[in-house]
Amino acid sequence: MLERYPANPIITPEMIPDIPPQIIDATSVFNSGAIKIDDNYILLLRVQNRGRQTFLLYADSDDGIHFNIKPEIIQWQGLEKLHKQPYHIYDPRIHLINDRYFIMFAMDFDHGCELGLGVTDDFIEYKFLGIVSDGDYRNGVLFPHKIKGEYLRYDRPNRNNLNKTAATGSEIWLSRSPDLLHWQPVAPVIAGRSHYWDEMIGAGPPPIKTRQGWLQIYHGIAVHLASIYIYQTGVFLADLDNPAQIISRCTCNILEPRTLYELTGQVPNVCFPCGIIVEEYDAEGFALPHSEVKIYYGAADTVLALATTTIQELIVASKN
Ligand code: BMA
Repeated sequence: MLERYPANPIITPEMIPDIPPQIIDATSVFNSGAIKIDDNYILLLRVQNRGRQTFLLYADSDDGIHFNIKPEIIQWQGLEKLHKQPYHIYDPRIHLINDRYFIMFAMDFDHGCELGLGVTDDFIEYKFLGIVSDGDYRNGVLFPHKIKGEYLRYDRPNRNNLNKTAATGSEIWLSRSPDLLHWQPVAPVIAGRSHYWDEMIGAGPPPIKTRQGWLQIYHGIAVHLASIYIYQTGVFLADLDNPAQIISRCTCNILEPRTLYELTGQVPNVCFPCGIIVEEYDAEGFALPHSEVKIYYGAADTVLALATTTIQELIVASKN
């Protein structure tokens, strides 16, 4: 369903510049947020060093394939005011809302994982706005505008602890907020399907508005194979006025680990999309059916890969 870029992976650890003392000979670069501003493709790269410490780096490109990586670690202004310091800030999703770029990410603390929100106007200065989940959550993605007077997001409560380490979850929820900072759960949207490819689930990149509904890429994890978890990618379509209402959901995944760079690495068998770029929208902000779609995904928690498709193909896939 998704077509891998033939020269994948597009970003490998060897391409990450040394930024001493934190980054020297990076170990991995993977789950990265994406956005296109005019003709500039922007990624926020999730990078790990040999201490398994996490850093976010800015990269940009004029073709969405060949990226220049800025040799600077992103610093979150205001993070120092938090009464507890996170171990990791990771899996960023980038959103344009009210002419500002909001970045939602996971934050690991002693007690678990929470969602954090940051904002930037220029991708030079980044402000930390706060923790925006109440309890253990990951995979938060924002809708690009208010719906019926409220900001909305999909998120994933982490209620399942499979291996007694990081908790995961089997439900994507819709939550609402008056101000992007204070959130309340509205309703469960989709649940994991035990015994099949998407037993545990979480939203991938931010939702895309189409005339047919909100298109949402998500990841599904097959956990029943006992020896390994397989992270795959799927898609569903939700109602434009009420994104808790599902219109269609794929039966089969649209991307699964098959290539060497997806099958082997620090976490084998992982395709994990966090970034999506739609090339063409109509004048009212709906993605055009024939538009190319670029999906950036972490492969085996080691490299960053690109897959392409179109809006129409994703809609069809959501119905199959
Ligand atoms: C998930 C998240 C992702 C990661 C994946 C595979 O729970 O932590 O960041 O890519 O596991 O390790």
